[in-house]
Amino acid sequence: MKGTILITGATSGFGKACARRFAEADWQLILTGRRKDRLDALQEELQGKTSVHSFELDVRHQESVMTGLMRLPEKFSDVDVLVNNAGLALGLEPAAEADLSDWNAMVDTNIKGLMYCTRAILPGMVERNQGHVVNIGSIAGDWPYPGGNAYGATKAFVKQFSRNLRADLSGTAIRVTNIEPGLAETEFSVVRFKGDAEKASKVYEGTQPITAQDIADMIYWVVDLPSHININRLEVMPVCQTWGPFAIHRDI
Ligand code: NDP
Ligand code: 8X3
Repeated sequence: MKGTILITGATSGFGKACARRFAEADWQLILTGRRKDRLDALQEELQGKTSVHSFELDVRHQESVMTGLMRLPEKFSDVDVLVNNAGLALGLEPAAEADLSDWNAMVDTNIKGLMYCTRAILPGMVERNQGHVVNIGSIAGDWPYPGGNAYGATKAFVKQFSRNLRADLSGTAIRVTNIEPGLAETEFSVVRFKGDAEKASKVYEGTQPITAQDIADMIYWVVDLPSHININRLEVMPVCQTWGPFAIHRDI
């Protein structure tokens, strides 16, 4: 067994692919998410290959995160890699029309949830002077786009929090990486458009987006590098995606 990896949001997309990728490479897994049926199915699928501990965890709930992650079964208690993956975008409306409950949910999940998980796991890593925190940011944290308002801002938080973690961890062997994917086909857009699968599929129409497997391979690569190497940020787009020009509205 190579080590223990804890993945938040393992029921779908990047998190699920990451669980499969690390299981193949003989890592034992702690898998969390809100949908228990999916966790059970994934545990069933992977436990022939490796040891798996899965449990329902909503990262928005500070108390559940602190108790759930600080009281892991002994066999799983030394977490070597934390993948802060649980997250979501809700809505694509301009700021003046956005739903405040969507903004709250994104802040609670993408920012506060990620902070709670990090704060629960980091002391053990510091004590053992070993570990790697892999945060899943986004190109939306670097580059603005219409309707990206609060979502992009939560991912900008993830970027700066990742850098500041590295600053705090100076002198330790603990690594921190922020992976910033662009267009990637998962359940992300179905969630963003609140179950409208047709609208979601249009996002990827005629493109060759990043896959969940691509991101899982990148997570594996940053973790598997020699221990003196820290990838700070990994900004990744599919070849079909690039920047537009600055928008200039004339005759206002
Ligand atoms: P998916 O919707 O496929 O997966 C999101 C995962 O997050 C699910 O497993 C979901 O599990 C979990 N999750 C959401 N809310 C919570 C919560 N409150 N508590 C615990 N788990 C939660 O999308 P992706 O795989 O694409 O997204 C993974 C991460 O990647 C997110 O942080 C997203 O912002 C980021 N990202 C996605 C990109 C894309 O284009 N797909 C690009 C850049 C970044 P459950 O519902 O069971 O709780
Ligand atoms: C997801 C990528 O460009 O839809 O974080 O915001 S994007």
